[in-house]
Amino acid sequence: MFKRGRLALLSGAVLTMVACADEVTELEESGQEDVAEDQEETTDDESTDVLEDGGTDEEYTSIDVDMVNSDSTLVGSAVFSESEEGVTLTLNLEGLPAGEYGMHIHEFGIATPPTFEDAGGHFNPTDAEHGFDSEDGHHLGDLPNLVVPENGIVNETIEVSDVSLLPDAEYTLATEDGTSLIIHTGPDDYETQPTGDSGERMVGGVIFAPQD
Ligand SMILES: [Cu+2]
Repeated sequence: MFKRGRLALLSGAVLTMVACADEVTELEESGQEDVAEDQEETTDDESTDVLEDGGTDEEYTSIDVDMVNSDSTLVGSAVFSESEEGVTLTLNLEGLPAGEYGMHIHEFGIATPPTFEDAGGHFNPTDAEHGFDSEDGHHLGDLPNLVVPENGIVNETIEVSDVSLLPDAEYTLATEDGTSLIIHTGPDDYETQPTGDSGERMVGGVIFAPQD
């Protein structure tokens, strides 16, 4: 469906953004170091090399998002990766209170602690209702609740349906306004409009910054 040369260009554009992002923070949890190494490899190489021998040869691009809490403390990373199979989100977080929390992609590429209110509402390019249990749902930014165990450590990968990291895709997250990832203080009930009644905003990070 996509031509390889075009992908290389797109990938290069996104990788430039990755290179400009804050440095990858090394957490001690397994998996995190691998992510850091991958990032260094891909940002140092030419974009065509990423496609040809980036290790995950079908991976088009990935974005490493620093996640901070309301005290502005880094609590880990959220890595969005796109391949032929779609977009995945790998969360490596620590120091969160145990519980179940609503998590969404929000419509603006700003996420300022402590309230993260500037992230706006949910990413909703199809003008749907909120929630996986809604008849006319759901927002493309709706994600499954995040479950944090007693030790406060999260290492998990989830699929993110229908969206794309590629700038020209129909439901790209690289919109003019940008996009962000927000974790709330309570669980999303998957039906209350327009937010799932998931409370305040506890953790956030910018996926794509707004375009100039
Ligand atoms: Cu939200």
